[in-house]
Amino acid sequence: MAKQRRTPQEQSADPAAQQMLIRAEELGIGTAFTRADDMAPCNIGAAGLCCKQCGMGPCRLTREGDVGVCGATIDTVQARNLVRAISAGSAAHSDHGRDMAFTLKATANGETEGYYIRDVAKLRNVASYYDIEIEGRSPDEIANDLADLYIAQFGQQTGEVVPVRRAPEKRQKIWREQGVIPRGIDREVVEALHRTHIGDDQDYEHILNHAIRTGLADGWAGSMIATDVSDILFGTPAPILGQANLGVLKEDMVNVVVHGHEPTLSQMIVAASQDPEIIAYAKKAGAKGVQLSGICCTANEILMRQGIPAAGNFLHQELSILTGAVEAMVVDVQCIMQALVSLAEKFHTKIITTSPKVRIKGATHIQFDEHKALTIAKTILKEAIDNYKNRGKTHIPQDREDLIPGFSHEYINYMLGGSYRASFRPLNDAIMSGRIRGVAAIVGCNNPRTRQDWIHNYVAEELLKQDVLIVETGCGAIAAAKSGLLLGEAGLEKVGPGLQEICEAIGIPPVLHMGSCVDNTRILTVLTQMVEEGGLGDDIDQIPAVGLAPEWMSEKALAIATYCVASGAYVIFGGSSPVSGWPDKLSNSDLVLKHISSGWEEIYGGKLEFIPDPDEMIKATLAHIDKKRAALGLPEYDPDRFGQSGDAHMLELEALPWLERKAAIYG
Ligand code: NFS
Repeated sequence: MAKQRRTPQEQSADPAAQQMLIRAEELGIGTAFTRADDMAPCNIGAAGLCCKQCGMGPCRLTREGDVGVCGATIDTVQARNLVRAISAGSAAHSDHGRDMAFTLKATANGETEGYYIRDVAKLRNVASYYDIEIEGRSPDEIANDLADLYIAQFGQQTGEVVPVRRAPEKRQKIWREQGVIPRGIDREVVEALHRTHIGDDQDYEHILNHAIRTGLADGWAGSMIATDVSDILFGTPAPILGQANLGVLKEDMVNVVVHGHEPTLSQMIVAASQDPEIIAYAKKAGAKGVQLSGICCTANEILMRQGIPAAGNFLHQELSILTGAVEAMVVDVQCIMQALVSLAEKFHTKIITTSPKVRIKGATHIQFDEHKALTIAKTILKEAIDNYKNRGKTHIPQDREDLIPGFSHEYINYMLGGSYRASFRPLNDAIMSGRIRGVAAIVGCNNPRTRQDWIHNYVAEELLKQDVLIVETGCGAIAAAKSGLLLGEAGLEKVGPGLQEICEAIGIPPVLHMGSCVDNTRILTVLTQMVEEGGLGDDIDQIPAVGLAPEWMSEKALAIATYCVASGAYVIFGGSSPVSGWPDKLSNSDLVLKHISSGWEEIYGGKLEFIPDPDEMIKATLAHIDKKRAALGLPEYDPDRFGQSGDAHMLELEALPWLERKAAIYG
């Protein structure tokens, strides 16, 4: 029987989303929100208790002592399901990295159209990690060698993938001892599939060890390559003004929404949308020009670098079409709902697929090819402009928030110390003194089974009050952006006094947008640099930091969680656990759950836990941060110790009559 549907206010905390959900209801159109309400998840599958790895099943293990037809136990089945999910996530991120590496190669060889090496300093810096000859060589020569090295990481059969060298020494040693350093990216993903085929690896701890190796192939290889190359080709992000939410769509312009993940196409569409030829073409069609905006991580890529507005996060993909104002939604890979096509048919929106890997029945396909990138981008835009005349009545919510994205690890380093003494010292000092209690990374998806954005932002706001500095990526960052948390000093009054002083002194928002989901590797780099700076231990697991994905849904999120745990982080996921088992009924159904928590903690110092209640999530975060502070011998966090300096205090003083002010300052 269908469950009762939630109201739009219960489905999303975002006012723009609520308006669109009301509109969908009026038009009798379903969305992911209503489909989630109508379809209860399968509780056997949700707990990881269904094995469909062979034709003797699917086997559902729901009673004490149940085993599959082959004899596989609950822990084996759960571990297999988990490692398969992690390897799919790792494959998605890494395949993105592979495409970036090939684009770098083609650009270095002068074979692409519209691309060039924009960030030579980053190219030289990355190349130097791997002892690639730099001096006296042209950027193209260096890029050629780097591209070859990076491409080789995918098919490498033995040895170690090279980016792991960038991890703290001690961490590398742990990985070596455990035998989990990826040999090659593709090899680990293939081996995960092999090991989980019927009749292979049937020791859950052994399977989960490979989950770590497959996760590391994502974070310390595939994703890291994706971020490096994106910065080299399109520029390392630095703060820039942007906007977020459906209100960025324009009534009098051709709205083109880019949705997906790889920046190769979206960057070229950005360039094409500013081309005089395209602007003239749009004007001829009766529009003022082309308004570009993004959804999901493609949004983050162009928001971080060019300040192109974000129309929204994952659950906004359908909602943007419901405005009736989108001429074309251009998609590449990942997180693209099939429902878009049937929804778009009810409006005039064209769904344009572009990746050779992704087609959707009923969508228009214009295949992207970096050798003719600019030409293809212009063709796509013309297709959208031609569609402008078909636009009907529009309902564009007026909600939009300003934000400052662009906090790459390079920029964080620079902003803390300035160009001549760039350093993480001030951040480490602030943590050591207790002005900053600790750091939380709030990342990951939207999930229509929760109230969109609500847990993300509730957790962020509560942690800010506790002087926890927050970094965000992915759809979590867009959730924060839409609620105004990423704007300069706005909202600083809601931040704890110590953190407020730091934000004012450095001039940063208390929530730093660090990019897309592959850019979680920037967080790995920040953590490593904090270790190298000194004062916070000699490995990542000693830093008072926690990673959270309050509204996760994708397999990529599980891969990220795994490499963060392997790197030493405590990772908390909201929502449901894919390996929860049925604890009341089955005595041995929590072996996997325990292993990824306390088991992994013993080995790697990091652990993965699923905590659906946001208040419990916050409690666990603070307890972990305080535990790590105590282990480092840092002063206990004291909320009343700071706040006597900074802008707020100066303003108070300024308001006083001159004599009183003098007395307050000099006593
Ligand atoms: Ni990340 Fe980016 Fe969003 Fe989740 Fe999907 S867009 S790669 S997977 S839904 S955060």
